[in-house]
Parts: sequence; C-alpha cells; structure tokens
Amino acid sequence: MSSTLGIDSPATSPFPPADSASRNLLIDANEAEELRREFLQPQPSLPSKYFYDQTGSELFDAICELDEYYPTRTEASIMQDNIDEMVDAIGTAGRLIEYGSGSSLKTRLLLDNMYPEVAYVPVDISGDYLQQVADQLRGDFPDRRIDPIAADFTRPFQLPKQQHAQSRDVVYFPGSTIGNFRPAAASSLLSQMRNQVGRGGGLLIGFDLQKAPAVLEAAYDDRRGVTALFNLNLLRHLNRVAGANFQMEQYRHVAFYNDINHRIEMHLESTREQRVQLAGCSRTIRKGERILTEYSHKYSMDGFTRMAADSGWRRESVWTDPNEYFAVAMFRS
Ligand code: AVJ
Repeated sequence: MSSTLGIDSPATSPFPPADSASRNLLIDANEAEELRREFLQPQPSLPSKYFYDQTGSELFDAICELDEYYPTRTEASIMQDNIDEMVDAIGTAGRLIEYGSGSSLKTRLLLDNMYPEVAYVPVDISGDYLQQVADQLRGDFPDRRIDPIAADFTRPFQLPKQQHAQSRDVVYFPGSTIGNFRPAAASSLLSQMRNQVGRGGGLLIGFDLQKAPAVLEAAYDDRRGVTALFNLNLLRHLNRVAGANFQMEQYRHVAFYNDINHRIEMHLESTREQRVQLAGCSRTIRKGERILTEYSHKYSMDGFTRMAADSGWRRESVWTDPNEYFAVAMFRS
C-alpha cells in the first residue's frame, strides 16, 4: 500500500489486478490494464469511450438535440450547404472509410450524393451494432457497396485490397471527435490515417472552432442537465463492466473551458471522501477531488491546418458556417 495516494495494488507490474474481482470483468485484460493505468494516476482519469453504452449513446443523441450543443447541427448544415463540392472532392471511384462510424446517421447525406462507384467502409469497435447498421444501409442504399470493418480505429487496422488501382481512399472523421485526443495522440492518429490512404488519398474531417468560453461551457453543461447524466452514466457503465463500486449520487458533473490548452474539460467531482474499486484495483478519492472524463479540444483554422500538415496532410478545401463555429475540411496526402 503506497500511502500517498491511498492506492492499493501489489508490487510487480504497475497496474495488475489486486484481487479476484478482476477475474469476472466484462472487459478484456488490456482494457482492464488501461483503466487501472488511467485511474491510478495522481490526476485520476477514465477513458471517454466508456460514455457510449446503450444508455450513453441515447443520452448523446439527446445532447445533439439541445439548443446549447451546436456542433452536430452546425456540421450538418455545413455538409448540406456544400455537399456537391464535397462529393466532387471525394471523387468518382474509391472508398469512403469512416472512423468510429457508430449509427452512420451523419453519413447518409454523403451516401445519398456520392458517385455510385464509391464504396462505404464503416469502421467501429462494436461489431454487432456495426453489422446491424450495415444491413440497414444495404437496404437503404442497394446500389452502393458497403464493407463494414469491426476494429478499434485508435490502433492500426487492415483494409481489404483496393478494387481498382486508380481509385482513391478518403478517410471520413466527422463530429470533432479528433478533439477528444490529446494533441500528440491526435497527430499520430492523423499520421495513421495518412498511411492508411497513401499518396493522393484524402481526409474529410469535422473540427470544432475556438469561440467564446460562455458558448462552449453552455454546450457542455446544459440547463436541463443531459450532459451531466451523460457524464455520470460512465460510472454506471463501469460498475456493470469493470467491477466498480461508484456511488453516482456522490459525484457532480463539472465542465469548464481551459483557455491555455484550448479545450473543454469534463470531470466528475467527488462530494465526499470515498474508497473506489475498479478493474481489480482500488484507491481513495478525496472530497472535492476530480476524475477527468473527457477533453474536447477546440481549434483555430491555422492551428488545425498546421497540425494536419505536420502529419503529411495538405489542406485542399474548407467549409464553415456563417458564424465560423465549426469547420469541415478536405485534406490531401
Ligand atoms: C462526440 C466526442 C465530439 O466532444 O463534443 C458531447 C462528445 N461530450 N457532450 C464532443 C460530447 C459532451 C462530443 N464528441
């Protein structure tokens, strides 16, 4: 027991499971190790991917309907207003590879308008849901080739060989999900995407732009408290799949704009001292101590273009809304 942080874990590998509890987890050993690694940091954090169980995905859909949460509807309006230019930029042949496709709801506009020879390759970590969505899409777009791939896009994954040598691949990454990655991780993901499509390939990406902190904080701490439920639901999900004992009523949602790192930070603040078990480890969380659950980085146009250029991407086109709240851009490798 190292007293400083009240952390309880045996001496050998830094984050091994302390007791039998870890053996009947609904997550694999790597995920359990990742959870322990993040949670036992001096500044505890929990991976934001655990937001998205069934309830979390429904809460996120509800967030997208909120007045305060402008990103989803703003990106959709940019796509709607510029769809012809975008499908021309994607080209007449090749594949549109969507990282973290989820419901593919946002993609339907592209699937409706892209040239018929362009195949759609949705990539998502939840295989069953992916197959379900792919079957629906095949029903709605019978003339379009749909090739789903079940994979964790944060790690390199294999794509089936290209049909025709001259056709180009375009990665599609909407919703400013790039903002959830710390700058170094975002750069390496952009490099991975570039290696995936090769020379002449494309990247169609949506990213949220810097703006007044009041607008941003309202978007991540809405009046009705839907985002607060979305944040707290992460604890319930971990209780179910990672052998945790979080008492949700003993935490409160916190979201603020960090103007040094240009990001929204979401935390769960403990309202009292408590002992927490998670994935076979445990630690004390003090009253007022915060657990980080999500970063959402906001970009300047030049800043994002520079970050992409550092990963080998050249900006070809960019589309924004009249308020310049959000941007969608096509990059070429
Ligand atoms: C789906 C990850 C882009 O960061 O804005 C919404 C998730 N978090 N409200 C975002 C989210 C809080 C969203 N992304």
